[in-house]
Parts: sequence; C-alpha cells; structure tokens
Amino acid sequence: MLRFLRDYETYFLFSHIEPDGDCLCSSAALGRFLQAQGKQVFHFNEGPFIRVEVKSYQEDFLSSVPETIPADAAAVVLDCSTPERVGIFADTVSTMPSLVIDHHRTGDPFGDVTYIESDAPSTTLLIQFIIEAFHAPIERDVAELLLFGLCTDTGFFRHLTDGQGAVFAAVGRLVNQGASPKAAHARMFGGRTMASRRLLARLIERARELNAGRCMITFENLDDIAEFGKESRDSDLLYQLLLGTQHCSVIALVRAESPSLTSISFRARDNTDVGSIARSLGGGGHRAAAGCQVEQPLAAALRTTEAILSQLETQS
Ligand SMILES: [Mn+2]
Repeated sequence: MLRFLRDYETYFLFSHIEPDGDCLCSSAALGRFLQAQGKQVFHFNEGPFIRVEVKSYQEDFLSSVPETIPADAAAVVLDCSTPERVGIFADTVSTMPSLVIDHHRTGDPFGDVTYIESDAPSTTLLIQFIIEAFHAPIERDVAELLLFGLCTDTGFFRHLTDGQGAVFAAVGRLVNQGASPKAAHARMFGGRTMASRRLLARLIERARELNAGRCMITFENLDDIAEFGKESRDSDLLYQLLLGTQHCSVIALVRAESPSLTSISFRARDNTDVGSIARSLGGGGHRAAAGCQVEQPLAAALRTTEAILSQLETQS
C-alpha cells in the first residue's frame, strides 16, 4: 500500500456519494500529504453535499473526471465498501490502478490494493496511520481534518468502547499537533436551523415503542420534506435522543425519499446486529449503525420495519 502511494505521479481521490465528514476529510488529508510528496492530486465526489457540517468542503471536490486520464494516474477510493459507492465515478475507477482504504465490514473487497480495517472507527484514522508510517509531519490543518473525520464517524467518541485506547492515543497526537476537540464539536453540532429543531420535535413526538419498549421507530413523510426540506434532517441527534430512552436498545428511522423510495436507518445500543438487518433489505453498514433504501412507499416500508423489530430476539 505504501508503495502504491509512492509509485504514481498523479492521484485521483474518490469518496462516497452523499459524503460525510469522514470520507471528505480522508480525501483532503491524504491529498495534502500526497501533495507534500510532490504528487498531483485531484479530489472527486458526486455529492450531494447535504450534511450541514460538510457543505463548506464542496468547492474542493470535482464533480466530473477529465476526458483523458494521465497515464501515470492512480485511483484511491476512500470510505467505500463497494465500487458503486463512488457513484458516477465507478467506471473511471475500474479503468485505473486502484487502492481502497476503508473501515466497513460489508461489501466484496475490490481494488488492486486494499487497506481495509473493519475495526477502525473511521477512515481518517487509517489515513493518520499512513501518514505516520511515512514518518511525515502532520500539520495543524491536517490534524484538524483527521480529528473532524474521526469525530463525525464516532458520534464525537460516543461509539468508542473499552479496548480502543489506541484510538485515543492517536487523537492525542492530533491534539498535540494543534487540533481542537472543542472546535470540532462546535463544527459538528452547531449552526443548525430552527426548522431542523422543529423537525426533530415532530419525529420524537411520533416515535413509537415496539417489542415491549426494546425497539423504537419513527418516520418522516413527504409532507415533512415539503415543510422543512431534507437539509433540516439531523438524524444523528435524533438517534442519540431516542437511544437514550429507558429500555430502548434498537431504533429505526424510516424516511420517505420520494413517493416510491424510502430509506430506513437502524441504530443499536446493545449487541443486536442491525447491519445484518440492513443487508437483508439490500443495504449495508456496521453492526451498530446501518441502513438501506427500499423501493416501497413509506407506509409499506414502515410495515416491513415494524415486523422486523417486533420479532427481534433479545440480545444482551
Ligand atoms: Mn467512514
């Protein structure tokens, strides 16, 4: 993998559709490192840049590839468990020598070279390990990128558990380089609109308990989208509030995307493998955080999800 990052003169960095802080910061940080090694770097992302905390990155990412790709160019695919996750760039990637850096459990491995650590909490942590493996200095702004990616994928460290001291040791090195957890928190959770707070209130009011309170489900319909817009979604905070309910350990958020397409997100606080639930519905993700899209209207998707949650075995 380290040789792959030395061997080419030009690197095309690709990350997943509907990008998050982890994939964009991975791209930006790896790009900064490669440029410091004298490489030419281009960042690509199809978007859409929906999440409030990543909007400012959009200008650094190209939405189409050049017509001719340099012969000395290689692709690095970041934070994608399957080639389709890069969206419109999938064909381009398949024609280039490729390195895949990822931390997802699902998906068939792809790419000529892979660095996939399903136990890593973020792709940015893997980028940090790469830069450190080259014994390259981590500048303050790169440290900020790496910290922000880790914070967004770990829910500001909430998803980390015992045995992950190495992650905090890595964070300590970033903080020593000038990255501020306080600033990262403000960027991650601040700047939200009043509409997003009202939508949160509505979804919490709608939440229903299933399976003797062990599971909770709520939904967002097309009227909500018309009233508040998809940009008002603040799913992370919603998950946090619902999962904090007494006895509740698994939640589902069912959202209409269009009259015939519905997305379902799952989160678990216990050992329930919601990743396998999402996979059974054609999606993917991690054990504790997963999702899928189904070609069903909202009402049908809600029934499907309720049936699954009602039948969940109790797990500790
Ligand atoms: Mn990630």
